[in-house]
Amino acid sequence: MSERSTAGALLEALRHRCAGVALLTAADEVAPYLVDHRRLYHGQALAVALPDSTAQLSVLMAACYALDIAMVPQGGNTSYCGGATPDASGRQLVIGLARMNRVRSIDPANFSITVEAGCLLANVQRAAAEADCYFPLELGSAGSCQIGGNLSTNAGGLNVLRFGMTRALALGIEAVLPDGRVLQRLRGLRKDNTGYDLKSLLIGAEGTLGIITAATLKLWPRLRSSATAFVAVRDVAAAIALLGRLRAAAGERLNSFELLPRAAIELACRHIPDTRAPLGTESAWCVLCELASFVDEPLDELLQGALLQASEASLIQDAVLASNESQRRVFWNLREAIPEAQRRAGPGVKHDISVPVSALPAFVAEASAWVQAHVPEGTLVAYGHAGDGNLHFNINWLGPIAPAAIASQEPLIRRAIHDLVAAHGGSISAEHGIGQLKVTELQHYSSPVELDAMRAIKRALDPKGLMNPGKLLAR
Ligand code: FAD
Ligand code: 2HG
Ligand code: ZN
Repeated sequence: MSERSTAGALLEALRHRCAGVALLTAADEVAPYLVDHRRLYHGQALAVALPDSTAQLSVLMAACYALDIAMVPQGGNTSYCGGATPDASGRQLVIGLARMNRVRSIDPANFSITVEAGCLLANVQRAAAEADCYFPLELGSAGSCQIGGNLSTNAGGLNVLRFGMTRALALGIEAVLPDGRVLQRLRGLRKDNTGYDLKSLLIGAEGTLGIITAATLKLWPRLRSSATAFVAVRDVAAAIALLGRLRAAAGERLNSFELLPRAAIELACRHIPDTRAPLGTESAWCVLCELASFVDEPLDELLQGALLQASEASLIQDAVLASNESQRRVFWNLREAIPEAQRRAGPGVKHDISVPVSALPAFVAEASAWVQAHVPEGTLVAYGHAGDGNLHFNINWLGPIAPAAIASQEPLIRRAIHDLVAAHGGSISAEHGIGQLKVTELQHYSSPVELDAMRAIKRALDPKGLMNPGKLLAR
């Protein structure tokens, strides 16, 4: 098919080669697939394909490969980087995974579960719980993101401190390569050194090397006890000192350690119904931390004791422990409401950064001072997974501001914050990925050797450049 083939002719040729695959073309059906969650990116598409099996997807991708049709995989469309939105050409095919949503098998004796890419994260968690097991990936978007999207972004979330990111939770994957061949590595093995780790390569590739169709994931025994506290601290240094004490006192029982500035708590309470702040103090920062155990043990006592000692050392200003599950939910609802509160509050610039945990206090002090000096009309909402050294260093405009005014400042703000991140040995993308948002940033902060290696991998697996073009690596 020639470069100049019309979109209509391409679509007709595609239909002809894969008759069994559902293809949406009606404007109202296609519309939700053309815009990202934050409504920052708007695209057009040739159509939206909804395959319902790996075999169907394989036929579809082989056809796209033959016809030179670019493919944009889409899971739950909750990405923060525009990774799942097609470009404006109208010649890319969006491939939605929602119909491939079966739990294929569960092996409690092997502590593993095999699920298709389109399973919602919440459904993977539920299937594990029904087998008296625990799947630890936890994100505020669990009800809408898919496990295939989680794998493709190597998502982080609220329990990384203990269980690692999504890559660390995967034992095996199945994927379709750009030319339609199926890469079958659905192994439930904890030890497997047979050659290059292709599974790890496809995880975190953001749909630029192929489409993940299924995965075998690690499970753990069901959690039998937990303790959750909301703690007021004076500053980030005190929070990091508290983290050290909790790790020493609780060891691997420390599941979560989230840092919340007062601005984030106020935004959540203002914009999201039924959220409230557990502590009445006026402290600048709070920590939400949780211990959990696979056996029944008095974790409340353990947490209370550690917090008492931290208080005697003047590290904390106030604290409250959740006395039951509903109070625990109040704490977590407040934390999980922050992204949506920011979305409702007004436009903003997001930075998903990480630095070594030890560098977090200095980074926050320097980057906050920069924001105060250069973006005085912005409200800094720097919150998140401090236990992993990962903060969402976001700036929100709460008053009226023209989108063009933000757009003109954004590159300068982003570069200044990312320069500080780099100076502290950090990462400009801790858990959300690169998508289309950070293509130039990845290029700017990676060494030529890193970029050459990434491009060589891309060329080897996707020689025609058909997989999610314009995402992750510049064309
Ligand atoms: P999509 O947005 O559909 O796609 C993301 C990328 O993966 C795109 O590049 C897409 O092309 C590719 N892709 C999707 N499916 C496949 C597949 N099967 N094969 C190949 N490529 C594929 N993220 C975190 O890391 N931590 C958090 O704590 C967190 N909290 C969030 C809270 C809220 C309220 C929201 C809205 C988002 C949050 N996110 C978080 C971001 C987002 O939910 C994650 O990045 C998630 O992993 C994306 O999954 P998805 O199914 O929505 O993927
Ligand atoms: C979270 O941790 C998400 O809640 C959202 O990763 C991040 O608001 C953000 O930038
Ligand atoms: Zn996050």
